[in-house]
Amino acid sequence: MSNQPELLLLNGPNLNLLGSREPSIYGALTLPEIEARATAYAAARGVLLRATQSNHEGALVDAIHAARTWARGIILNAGAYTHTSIALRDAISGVGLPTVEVHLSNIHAREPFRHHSYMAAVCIGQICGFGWRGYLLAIEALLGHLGLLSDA
Ligand code: CA2
Repeated sequence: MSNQPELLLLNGPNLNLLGSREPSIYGALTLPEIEARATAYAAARGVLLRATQSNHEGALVDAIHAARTWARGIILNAGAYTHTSIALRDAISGVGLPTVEVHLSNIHAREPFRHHSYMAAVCIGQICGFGWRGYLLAIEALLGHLGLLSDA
């Protein structure tokens, strides 16, 4: 773990397609654009954000496990695995890193199958419905939780 606080920004399945389709639900930005904005937002607060995305459940579990060795916390948009994956939930509770759940869309205002999140109970909080700005809100919330904001 380096001196500079580091956070993992982890995005799950299909989020690599952002910007190409369904802009009315997910916005017009691509994932690299969102990651760049989130990285800059964190950097302005003295924090290094390491962003990664995978379409594979096991790779997401591995990324969460690896974060235990270097990250102070996790910002997670697990995509559709939010609603299905006990493995991801167990990984979050297993590593014990404070995790903020993020969704671009308001999952509670969509189809009933999106209303339940397996992640929610093991995360410190959930931010949804604010598009790409939700990632910035999540960074702010996580840094506040960690006592890393100057107004703490
Ligand atoms: O609102 C979110 O951020 C979601 O995590 C996005 C997931 C969805 O399964 C969750 O219920 C809510 C889906 C991401 C798919 O992203 C696409 C983007 C462009 C084109 C197609 C899919």
